[in-house]
Amino acid sequence: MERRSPARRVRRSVLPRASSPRTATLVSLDAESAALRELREALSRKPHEIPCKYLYDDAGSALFEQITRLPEYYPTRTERALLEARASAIVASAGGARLTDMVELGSGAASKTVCLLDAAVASGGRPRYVAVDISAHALQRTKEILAAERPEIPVEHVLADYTRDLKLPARPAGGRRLVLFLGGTIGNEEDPSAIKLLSGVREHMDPEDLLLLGANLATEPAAIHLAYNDAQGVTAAFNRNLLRNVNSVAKSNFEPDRFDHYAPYLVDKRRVEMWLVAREQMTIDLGRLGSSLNLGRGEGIRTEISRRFTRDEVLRLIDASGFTPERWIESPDGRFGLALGVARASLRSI
Ligand code: SAH
Ligand code: AVI
Repeated sequence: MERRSPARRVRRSVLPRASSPRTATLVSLDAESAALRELREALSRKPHEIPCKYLYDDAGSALFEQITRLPEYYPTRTERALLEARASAIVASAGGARLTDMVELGSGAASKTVCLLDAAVASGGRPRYVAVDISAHALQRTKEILAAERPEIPVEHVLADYTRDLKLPARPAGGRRLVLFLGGTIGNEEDPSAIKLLSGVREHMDPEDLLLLGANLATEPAAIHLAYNDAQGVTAAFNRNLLRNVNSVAKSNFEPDRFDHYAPYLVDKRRVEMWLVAREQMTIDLGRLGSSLNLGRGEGIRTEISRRFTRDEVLRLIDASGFTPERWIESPDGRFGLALGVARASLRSI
């Protein structure tokens, strides 16, 4: 990456119009400068990277929702079936009628969560649903889906980056919270940042609150590969769209169509790596990042990792983050697991 003059570096452009599709949390100058710092740092790494949260502007959130309906993308339907089959048992372990708050991190369209809310109502509770997401579009979809399907459930929204500025509404006195982190999104983090994220969430919880964590498990490499290389090219469009979001945030001039989507499953690392690979030599003006990026033909930018875990790895992860593992539920095909953990008074594991 080449540095530009300091004068260029400090230049600030005006805030976006309300209709701008950019990553929704960038509503303050602080958040904007943090985003620019983060992008500058990630793009100057070798290999070059862009954090995967930039996948989720309005267009990206809509594309992700399309991905969840693709025949090749098995995680969503596998997790949905598991949640539907075990909702009552999960809610019973989480306090049944005492469950007052269901908080979902990275809620997306929240279409899988309704069965847990139903189970809480069936057990005599009156749960409130709190959706936390970085994408205003995703939160709007959550609102629409819940208003249409369960108008009696009160819904609150928190537009936030859960790695950075998480705030949760206070828990009603005597109540209990169940925090949901579903979809296998934890697999988009390496261990240290996964533990940092979950420990940060734990700090916002009270002892006895619960965490339900959904994780993708190691399975047939060919099935995993297909899930990220679908025939209709929706995942490729989702990946390339990240560059449009970065252009919008940084006023850079990435041309998404000059990049190939490349998403192999690396068996030894047990993870998918999503890349955007330059089709030809190019120099990208990074706009407000104050530099340019030279890419040779075939050189790539890593945009996401998506890990496949073992049961023990997931349980160790929640334990290391301040939750005592309480229950493990696995899909019959062994492709997806749900770990239920209880927030410990102390962050240390036993
Ligand atoms: N839980 C849903 C959606 C998963 S997609 C499901 O299982 O289908 C990941 C979701 O997390 C997206 O809605 C995205 O906008 C949100 N997200 C990603 N990074 C985030 C961050 N740092 N802070 C808050 N939300 C984030
Ligand atoms: C949100 N996350 C769990 C998805 C995944 O599978 O890692 C994002 C995604 N990337 C490509 N397809 C879907």
